[in-house]
Amino acid sequence: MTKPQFDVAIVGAGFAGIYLLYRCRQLGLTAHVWEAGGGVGGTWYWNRYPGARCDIESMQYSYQFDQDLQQEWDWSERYSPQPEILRYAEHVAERHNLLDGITFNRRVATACYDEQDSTWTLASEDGAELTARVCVMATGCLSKPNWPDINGLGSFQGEVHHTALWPHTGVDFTNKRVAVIGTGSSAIQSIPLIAQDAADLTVFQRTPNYSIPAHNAPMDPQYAADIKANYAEMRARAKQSVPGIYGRYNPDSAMAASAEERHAEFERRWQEGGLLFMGAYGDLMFDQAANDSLVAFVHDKIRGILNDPDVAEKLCPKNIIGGKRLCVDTNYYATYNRDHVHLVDLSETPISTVNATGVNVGDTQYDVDIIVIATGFDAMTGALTSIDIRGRGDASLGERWRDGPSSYLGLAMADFPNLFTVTGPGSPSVFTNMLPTIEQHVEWITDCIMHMNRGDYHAIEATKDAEEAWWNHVQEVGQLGLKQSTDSWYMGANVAGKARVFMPYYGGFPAYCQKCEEVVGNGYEGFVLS
Ligand code: N01
Repeated sequence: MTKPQFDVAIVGAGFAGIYLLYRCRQLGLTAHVWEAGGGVGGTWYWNRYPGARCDIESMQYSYQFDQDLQQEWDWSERYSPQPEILRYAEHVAERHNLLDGITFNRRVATACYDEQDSTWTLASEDGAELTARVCVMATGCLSKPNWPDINGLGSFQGEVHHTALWPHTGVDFTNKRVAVIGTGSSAIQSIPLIAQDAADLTVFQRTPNYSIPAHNAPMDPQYAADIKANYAEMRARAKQSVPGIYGRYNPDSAMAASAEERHAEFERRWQEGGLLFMGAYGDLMFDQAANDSLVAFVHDKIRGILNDPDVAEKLCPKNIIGGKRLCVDTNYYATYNRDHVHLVDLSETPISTVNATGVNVGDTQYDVDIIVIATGFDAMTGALTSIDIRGRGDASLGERWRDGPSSYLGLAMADFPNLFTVTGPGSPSVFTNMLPTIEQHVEWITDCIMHMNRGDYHAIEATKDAEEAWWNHVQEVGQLGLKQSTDSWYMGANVAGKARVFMPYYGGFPAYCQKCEEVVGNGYEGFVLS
């Protein structure tokens, strides 16, 4: 039997990979990380577009495993900008001496399980190999950029930049004519800042999105101090909320309130800003009339901001609010009041081609110097299926997931022993604050590895039955309420040819954590240890 080089091979040095490495070492496990990027930080390493920042408040979007760090680290703004989050990730890696356990600029091409030895062998694109008993994919939910299939994009003579692959040197928009394709969070954050510098900005919108003001501001020192004084309690309360985010959630029914009360509550939330806007009532995602009332409120807000009623109508989303992830912005809608900012509605006529000088829609040519591609990600599965992952009997994960993914708890798959995914499909992941979710997964996975070691088990594998039962549950819960009525990346609808399957677990963070604990309590129920 060949001895593996490490107990654990980790793919990805984002927040999940960093914490995995830390925790493995704390537990006396040997581990090594391969990371495609040139540094730690994952999504915050790659997404450097102007205005990139977190839509979860800084005091919550941070690790909680290191109490000293939690007390010492000072966030400068209510919502952290990308450079600050990246600095934080780098600081954690340095603080815990993790950098020597990470190989950067190494992209994993294949991961193969050897049944004889119960080991995984990773091979990189540059021909290196790494063997370990256990392999953990810490590859992120939104990490494989989605490129639009637009005729002629390669023939454009100017600069083309995807928001998720932004140049480290930045992009100079001064005096440039710019096209932005897409109007999701990445576009909504970057458009106001691009507009500040560009001579002319044209936004190509296929579907409008709902965006709520961030009301970002310098961190209130008193607020930060209050949270730090009660961090444990705040974190504990966050864990009890469905999205794992501490905040004020009103459980009441929207339509039980009078129209005036509803309006006042929506207005209060609009003034507070941020994602907790959806916490105004308990049934906004379950009752059509409740959702309609919130839609009407936001449409009025958009119409109130825009000077041009035609542009306002184009910016008013027609689908329910909350079907897609809400966007959180600074001056997004108001940016369209600027004379040099134009909106092109693609809902009826898509982009026909990109040619050497610009973007062509129908009979109109828009000549530009720079094209910003803000078309998002092959979410939840893309980073995993772009690695050739082979399990028992040469089972291919890519093949297995061709008609949509399936997983036990978003953590493990039948026929792929000793392989774990952090925040994989079937876990609450993108419906929650990712940091606590990542910590919960990392702790579950590393505890499981320690359980294997204590019992001298070579392999652990999810059973087909357990995976199927969980996945059916994920699908059932995904059909509850109004969420599934909107095409979104949650169900693969944004990627041409991708199977439409509801991927994240919609049952909430507390219910999910309870299930994970029960599985352990029942002796790793749904897994076979051998
Ligand atoms: O991507 P998106 P994103 N022609 O998929 C359009 C997280 N995030 O990068 O809706 C023209 O939301 C597409 O149109 P349609 C956050 O979870 C977080 O902005 O498919 N347009 C859509 O408008 C977020 O939800 C932060 O019709 C095309 C846009 O491109 C997730 O990442 C910040 C097109 C893609 O929007 C993804 O956000 C940023 C085409 N051929 C992102 N193809 C934080 O604040 C696609 N589109 C933490």
